[in-house]
Amino acid sequence: MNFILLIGCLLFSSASGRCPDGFVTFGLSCYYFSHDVGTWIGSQVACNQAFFPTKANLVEINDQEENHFLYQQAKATQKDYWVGASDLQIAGMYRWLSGKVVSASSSHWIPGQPSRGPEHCMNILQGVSTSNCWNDAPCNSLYYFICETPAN
Ligand SMILES: [Ca+2]
Repeated sequence: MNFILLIGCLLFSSASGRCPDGFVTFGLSCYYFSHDVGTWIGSQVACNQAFFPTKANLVEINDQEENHFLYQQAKATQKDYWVGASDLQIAGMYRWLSGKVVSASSSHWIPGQPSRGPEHCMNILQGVSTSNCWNDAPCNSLYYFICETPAN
């Protein structure tokens, strides 16, 4: 009897869950908001490995709605998070991990950011008043991080 209940639960959870445990659904993606901090590279490694066999990456922000969702989550958790863009390849040219260039027209930098210098990795800061929340920070700084993987 318990076995049958267990099977039923497994079937139900796999049929109803579009995102892995611990991930939040928004649009066509699943997001994981970390409870630990890491460097920018360490965070990407964690996104790749932590949820095996679910492979995720640091989040790529593709539109205003997605950015607003992430900003609201950061506000709610009162944490600053790494996201998946850097200018480590070419200083001054921010790219997402997919290689897509962060276009000036669809960016959400905090006024005055990116401040550059030794800062080459992008994070979102929750302590700002609008969803223009992007900042550049030293890649070895420790922040929480957001992983993204496609929803099933
Ligand atoms: Ca900065």
